[in-house]
Amino acid sequence: MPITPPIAFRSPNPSDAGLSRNTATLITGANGEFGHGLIKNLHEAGIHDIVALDLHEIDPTLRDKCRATLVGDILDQNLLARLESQFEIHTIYHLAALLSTRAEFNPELAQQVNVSGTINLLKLAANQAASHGQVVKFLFPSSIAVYGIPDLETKAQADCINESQFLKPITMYGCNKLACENLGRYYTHHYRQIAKDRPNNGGHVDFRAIRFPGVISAFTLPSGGTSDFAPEMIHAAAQNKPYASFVRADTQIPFITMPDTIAALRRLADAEASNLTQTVYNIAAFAPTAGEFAEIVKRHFPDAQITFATDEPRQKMVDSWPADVNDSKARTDWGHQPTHTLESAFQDYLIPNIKAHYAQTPDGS
Ligand code: AKB
Repeated sequence: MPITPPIAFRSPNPSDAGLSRNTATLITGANGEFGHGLIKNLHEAGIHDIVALDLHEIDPTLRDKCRATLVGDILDQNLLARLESQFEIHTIYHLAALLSTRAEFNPELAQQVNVSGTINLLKLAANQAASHGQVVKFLFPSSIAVYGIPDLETKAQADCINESQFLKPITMYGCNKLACENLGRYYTHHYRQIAKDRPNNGGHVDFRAIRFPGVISAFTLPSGGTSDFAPEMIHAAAQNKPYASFVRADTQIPFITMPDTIAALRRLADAEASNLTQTVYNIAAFAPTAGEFAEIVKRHFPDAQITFATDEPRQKMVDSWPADVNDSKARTDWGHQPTHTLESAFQDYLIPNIKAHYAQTPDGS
């Protein structure tokens, strides 16, 4: 049995005044790409009861923004029991996951981490809701990988798809995310529906999910995904490294910038439950082909050496994902409004920040 590591509490500081010791906004996968952006955003918004959990040491730049940090595994029941006894959790951002390409190398491990791990967190949320009698909001990053479009002709005809179409994923990761969406709906609306001792103190899980498209950050590179070709392309160009795209130039899927990703998570978290007509939402911002993306990269990095060397298995995975998604529900129900279009994503966010980032850290660390 793994030794459950200690919970590292940040030494009390003035901003903690009035915070009862154990309220918490729990973030799993906190050291990942989303975690970095989310912790900074929550801290700037005055949320100081962040408990950050990750398999790896939490980045020093994030630690002082967290009430507590914890290195551990979401499959470790002792750890979850410690969290349950130590904190009064009212919001969970469950970001920990094995992404699509990595999951294909070990599908059973992906099932464990992505689904059993999520059930562990949903159970923690349900227990917390039962104990403190309030709602526990559960924010879950799902993915366009839940979709499985059978062929390129259908993909071209379908174009912008809504949340109820083509739910036949061809990847373990996609199967995992779809299963978690259904589990989240179950824990929110039907949990232990026949049990006589169901708590009726108003405490319940409030599961809310976003099917994220590919995400592009100016500061971090994704690891283990299959939409990674676009962020990898621009980060390679910024470091003057040649890049061979593992998908064809005509490959099309939707993307969004990291700031708009974090803004969407926060907006959905803050939305009135009464305004939400579903538990799972598409969001998008722009959907260029890989070739169009490369053209814009070359416009900003004229010496960029971008080639296309298709990796057939990964290409097949991306071809099964939609060219674009209909996110009208997210816009009407909770005001999803990305700030970046394809052009402004480069002009206002990616290029200025990526150039500054590699000027400071030429080796990209
Ligand atoms: C992946 O490529 O696995 C992720 C995703 C699209 O969910 N970035």
